[in-house]
Amino acid sequence: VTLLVAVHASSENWTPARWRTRLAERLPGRRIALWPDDAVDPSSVRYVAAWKPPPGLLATFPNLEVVFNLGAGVDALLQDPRLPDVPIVRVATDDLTNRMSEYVLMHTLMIHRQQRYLDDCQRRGFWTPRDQWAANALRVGVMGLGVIGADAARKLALVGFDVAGWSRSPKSIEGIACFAGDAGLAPFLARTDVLVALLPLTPDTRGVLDRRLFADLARDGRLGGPWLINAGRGGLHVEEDVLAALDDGTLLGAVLDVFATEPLPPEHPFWGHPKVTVTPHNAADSDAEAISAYVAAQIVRHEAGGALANLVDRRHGY
Ligand code: NDP
Ligand code: OXD
Repeated sequence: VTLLVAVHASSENWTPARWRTRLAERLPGRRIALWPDDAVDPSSVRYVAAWKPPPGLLATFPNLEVVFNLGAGVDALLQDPRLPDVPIVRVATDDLTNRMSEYVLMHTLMIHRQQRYLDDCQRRGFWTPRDQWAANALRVGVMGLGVIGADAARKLALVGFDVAGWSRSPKSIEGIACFAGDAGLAPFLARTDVLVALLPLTPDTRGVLDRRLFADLARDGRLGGPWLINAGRGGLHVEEDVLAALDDGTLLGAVLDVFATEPLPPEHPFWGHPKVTVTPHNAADSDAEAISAYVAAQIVRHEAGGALANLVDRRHGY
């Protein structure tokens, strides 16, 4: 076996058998096995392509060379206490990035153009337009200026929004006001009307979206208060703090794609909350075709002596 695929079917497109077919087409002549269905000699496994494999599984392959995490976020994978010390490649494809930016653009525009108010007016039969400002009057702050955050920030700026971004290390992106590290957080928040979280979940970022942070967001903007969009990971926001901030007006609204527990439990207050938009972790539906091509290309390059791309830095947890 060269490549072992360890995924569970979350849709027809993500069935293990479909993954095998797609990867086999792109890696002719190699054996591709499915975990747990196929009988496999553990010492024959050189690569594993996995999404949320059971803890301990990867440690059972003594000749493992590379793990391909079939998503951008590696928080689930890094929780494996027996994760072998081999390179981990995560997904960073234009396909995934473009889809994420679509989500950010759509929800920022919905907020900016007061679409929820207009929908409500339609339901009531009211022809009552409100004052509408131009995009450059809205300050959007993107937390995380990585592959996805930088793309979203650029596209938001292209629409005309006044965009800033915040990252761990300093960045310079044309047209974006860049802030970094602890010292950069307060000035970044103070000029943010719509906060877009596109951070990875790490020990440093867990719970970063809390009551204190919400209180530091701008309150002098056109919306009359700040909004939160979280498409990073659920563990970034403290649920009780989001609810309390919505209830006392510290936040005007929240758009949440990711949650501490997924699927979001049926009794969760976010579901019916009038100021919350819930989406089912589908900001970017990962395209299995694009990811297969990406994994196959990396294997071919690696075997030709080339460098693996988009490696995870375990010290930083992303
Ligand atoms: P990257 O690793 O490319 O970027 C991460 C960014 O976050 C970097 O700019 C990094 O800073 C910054 N960052 C990390 N830790 C900190 C910190 N402690 N303080 C400040 N900034 C920090 O990741 P991607 O852009 O590819 O993806 C981001 C996340 O989006 C994923 O980890 C995943 O959780 C989520 N995601 C969600 C999806 C969905 O459907 N909802 C789909 C795909 C991804 P620096 O640049 O200095 O390293
Ligand atoms: C990812 C995701 O990390 O889909 O790719 O959340």
